[in-house]
Amino acid sequence: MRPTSIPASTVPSAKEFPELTTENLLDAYGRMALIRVFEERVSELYRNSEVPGFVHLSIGQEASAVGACWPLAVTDVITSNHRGHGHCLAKGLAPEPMMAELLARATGTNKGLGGSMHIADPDLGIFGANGIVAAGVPIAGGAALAAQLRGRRDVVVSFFGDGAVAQGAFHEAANLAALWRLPMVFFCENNGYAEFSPIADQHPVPMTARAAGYGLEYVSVDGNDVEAVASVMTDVVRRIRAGAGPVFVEAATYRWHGHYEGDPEKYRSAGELAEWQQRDPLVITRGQLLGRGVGQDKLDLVDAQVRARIEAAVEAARQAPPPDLSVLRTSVYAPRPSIAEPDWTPAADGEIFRTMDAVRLALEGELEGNPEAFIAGVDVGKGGNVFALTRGLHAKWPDRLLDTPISETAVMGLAVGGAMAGMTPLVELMYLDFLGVCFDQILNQAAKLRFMTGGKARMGLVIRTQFGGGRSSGSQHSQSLEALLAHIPGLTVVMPSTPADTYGLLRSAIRDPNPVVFIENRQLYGMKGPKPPTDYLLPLGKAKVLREGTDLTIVSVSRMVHEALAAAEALAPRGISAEVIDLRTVSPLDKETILASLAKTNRLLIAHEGVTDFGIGAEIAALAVYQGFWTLDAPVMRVAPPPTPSPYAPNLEKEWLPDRQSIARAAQALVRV
Ligand SMILES: Cc1ncc(C[n+]2csc(CCOP(=O)(O)OP(=O)(O)O)c2C)c(N)n1
Ligand SMILES: [Mg+2]
Repeated sequence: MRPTSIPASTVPSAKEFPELTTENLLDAYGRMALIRVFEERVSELYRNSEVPGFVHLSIGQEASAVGACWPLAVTDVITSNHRGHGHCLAKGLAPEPMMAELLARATGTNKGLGGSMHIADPDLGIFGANGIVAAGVPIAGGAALAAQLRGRRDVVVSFFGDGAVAQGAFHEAANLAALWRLPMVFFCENNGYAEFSPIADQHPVPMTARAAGYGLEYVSVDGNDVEAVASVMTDVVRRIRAGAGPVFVEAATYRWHGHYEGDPEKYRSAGELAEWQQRDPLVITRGQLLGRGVGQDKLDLVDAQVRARIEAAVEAARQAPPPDLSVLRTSVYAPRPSIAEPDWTPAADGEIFRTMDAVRLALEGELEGNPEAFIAGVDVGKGGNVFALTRGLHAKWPDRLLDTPISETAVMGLAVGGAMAGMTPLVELMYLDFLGVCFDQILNQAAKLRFMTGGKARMGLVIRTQFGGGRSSGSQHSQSLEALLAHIPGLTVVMPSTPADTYGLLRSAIRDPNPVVFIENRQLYGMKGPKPPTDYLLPLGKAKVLREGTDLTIVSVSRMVHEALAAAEALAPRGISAEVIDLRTVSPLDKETILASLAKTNRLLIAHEGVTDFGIGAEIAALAVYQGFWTLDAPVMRVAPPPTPSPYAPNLEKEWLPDRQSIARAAQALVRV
């Protein structure tokens, strides 16, 4: 039985594509047997509580995994989903480290930090199984863009299920790939179900219509026949390497086990399963091999060797130690290059530039020095930029300034996949508020992939964005969401306040091997200040004391720093000496500078533009109370907007935003405590 979405008449027979040699087919059989035995063993180990967590098995789908990876070289890339064991084994991952990973051992592929749903080995072109449905598809787009920009003939195959086709991430990635003719295969394993829901309840049109909607070539194939899948993919991959655009391949198949191990499987009948088991991919291939004259004994020998290998893998994994606690510390962030605070004092008659110039010059400098860097986003290229920040760059590097459709998830996927491929993606999110439409790629992918892969995934990328209240931009174009981002382990969050800092921090962010969200304030774009030397770099994670004082410390960031400085000036004639700290980087937080200042002034005020509740002030207050308790002479105070969305009416917004007056009032109250 085939799911109704694939009309049998459109499924080409294997004969229409190049045939595999008998030796190749035997090899393919061995790979399928490896997947089958591996997963049967995992099923037992799961029941035995030796494998923790969730396990989704692909038993019954081995032919599609092996056939799809058949024409791929190690330099080609795959992305996978929650049902990824077969894809990883088919792409060349050895079963031994993978078994150790499932048993949560230090010797696992990902040091026991990933587990069944997150196996990845970028060096083998395995850019990750993924626990988020369809998340691998935009990442595949990034890997494919890397191949395209480098002028290589590598191909990326993105595995996903029928259910994933209903995800926005899929649509954005399909549209972008077709538009840019990215060298990738959208490989849909249609097993008839998305979790417990049959395909008929998921999609109003067949996959052919989906593919056609994006201008993707569509090919369907019998996903249980490895010879057919390998033949189709050999042809498709050959054509993509020669410059053809992306192709959507739909492989009809079926999973024998439940959606996950332990699934009560209330949604399907035993008869349906039995019918599909008649078309066991391994039995089909055995039949083909016997038909080609391969002896039964040879096939039995392959089975026996596979069994012995998997058994040995299980035993080795059992003997291996669990991960050492130190991996928690070492896996989140890649070590940063050490950058010392530069010794630069602007000359009185030195050159002046604006923050917007600083952004452009930093980008230009890094693009100049790093041919692997590219910029992508909505209106960053030839049409001009909303804030004119990339002006002139497209003329210089037309191939590396990429105007994208309004598809922020696909854009973030370019960053994640491109970074994993070793490039330096610099993507622009026009407004910080638009985080909402692409958060998964930042929260679950960019921030976590280094960790979940046990440090294997490179994730050096920059997401530049801007925010800023005070211009009646309303609740969806003003938000200061830094606390949301700083809350996510793995991200670095930078918020400069001056043109020179913008320049130095942005250049450092681009060289940093971690995902950095670089948040500019649009009210500061026109701000003028001294222009630093071209090679000016600032350390990430280091705050700066901008004004020395003795009575209280005001910690602030971004535009509010200038309000804090103005407040400090106003307080001086009233006999109050305020020290002002510019965080510059929100995460990692420079605790030392804050605590050292607090030890001197004994009073702490925090001013920021994000709403008060659960904002960065809360974190800094907790730091002061926990690590600076004995130096505090008064309660910690915060000046920040009340917890409402930012209002539109100018009078309301003025009242809502902190300013120099409200900061000065709070400071005055604090020193009186
Ligand atoms: C964004 C997201 N939504 C829901 C889930 C829960 N979930 C995991 S797998 C799955 C079904 C996916 O179906 P399909 O893409 O067809 O893959 P299959 O399981 O059939 O291989 C669901 C709903 C998830 N992991 N991620
Ligand atoms: Mg499915």
